[in-house]
Formats: sequence, C-alpha cells, structure tokens
Amino acid sequence: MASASSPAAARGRLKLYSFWRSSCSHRVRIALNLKGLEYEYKPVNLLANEQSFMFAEFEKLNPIKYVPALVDGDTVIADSFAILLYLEDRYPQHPLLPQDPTMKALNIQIASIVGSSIQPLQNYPALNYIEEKLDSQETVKWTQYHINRGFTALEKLLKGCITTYATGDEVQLGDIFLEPQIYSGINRFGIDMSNYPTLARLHEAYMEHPAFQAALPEKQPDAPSS
Ligand SMILES: N[C@@H](CCC(=O)N[C@@H](CS)C(=O)NCC(=O)O)C(=O)O
Repeated sequence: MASASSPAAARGRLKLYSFWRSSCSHRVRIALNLKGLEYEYKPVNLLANEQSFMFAEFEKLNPIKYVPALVDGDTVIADSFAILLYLEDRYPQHPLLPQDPTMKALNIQIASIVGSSIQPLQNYPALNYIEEKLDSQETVKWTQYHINRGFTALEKLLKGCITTYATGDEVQLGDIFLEPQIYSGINRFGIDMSNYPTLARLHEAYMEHPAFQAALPEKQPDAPSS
C-alpha cells in the first residue's frame, strides 16, 4: 500500500498553478520532478493577467495573486519557497536540504539571493511600473543591472565549486533556485554568461538532468508552440 508521502499517494491530488515562463513556477516544477511527484498542471496566463481578473478563484489560492500555487488535497500553499519547504517535509524522497548546517545555510543563501535580490526586480509589476514611468529601454537596463549584480555575487559565493551541482553531487535547493534564474537570464534578458563561468558550467549540468529538462518553460502545456 502507498504511504502518505509516496509518489503514488500524491497522484491525482497535487495541482500546480503555473505559468510556463514564470521562474518561480519553474522552481517548483523541478522539485516535483526530482521527487517523482505527478501533478495536474493548471495554467495561469500572466500575460493575459489571469491571476488578477479572469480567474477570480485564484485569489483564494494566493492573496497576492502571483504564481505558483500548489494544492495538495486540502492543503493550499503559495510562494515557491514555502511550497519547496512543504514538499521537502511532506515528500522526503530526494532531500533538497543537506543535514550539515553550513551547507544548508549555503543553499538557503543561494535561494535567498535569487528569490529576494534578483527575481522580484524582474517581475512584471516592477517592469511595467518602470516602463510606464520611464521607457522600455530603461526596463531592459534595470533588469540586466539587477541580474548581473546577483550573478556576480553568486559567482563569488560559488568560486572554487568543483562538484557536479552548486553544493554537491546531488541536486539541492540552491540548484532549484539557480537554474530558472540562469535560464531566464539567458533566454529572456540577454545576460552574457561568459562573465559567470561557474554558473555557466552549472547551467550545462542542469540541462543534462531529466528533472530539469522536463521542467523547462518551452516543455509546458501552456507554452506557445513555435
Ligand atoms: N515570492 C514569490 C514570488 C512569486 C512571483 O513573483 N511570481 C511571478 C512570476 S515568477 C508572478 O506571478 N507575477 C505576477 C505578475 O506578473 O503580475 C514566489 O517565490 O513564489
């Protein structure tokens, strides 16, 4: 019989509200794949502002109206960090955080740099505001400035990293935050990764990993067909 935390028990119970290009949704997709958890994909089109207008139900899932949100049976969690920590406790297979306090703190520091000091500054509400007040060229400069600032810090933090992934030879929380940010840096915001050799090397390793491949924005059901 399937235990409460097994992938089989989660089947049919997990729903992820996601937007294909959202880096925060991308994080959660990687973790669900790593933990072998099947889920129903519920698209929320941010470009059509569905999180605010067309989909009134969404506010009940996340009062701040951002993706992602996860529904697991009767449990509703929004915010990718909270979702990842929930998945870690609820579905302990493929642990995302190491036991060692120093390595655990390093993972959380990486997650925090991406989640607090980079991504919020490239989020649509921030970009729309700048574009409205200034112009779209300023928006590009603003975004690239903040991504480069964060990547410079991450590159220094990971200097000398010789393991397959950022904090070891297994994928951990830091990697789950890093890859969606690197991916969007390259594909959306035109960041030159030659300035960040460690991050560029990690990106190549992630692209080889099936859990990361299946989580790619262009592989999601709501991605536009090219
Ligand atoms: N701290 C939140 C941030 C969520 C967030 O900013 N999501 C973006 C997409 S990555 C979003 O939904 N933006 C809404 C909008 O553009 O109006 C998390 O990690 O989940």
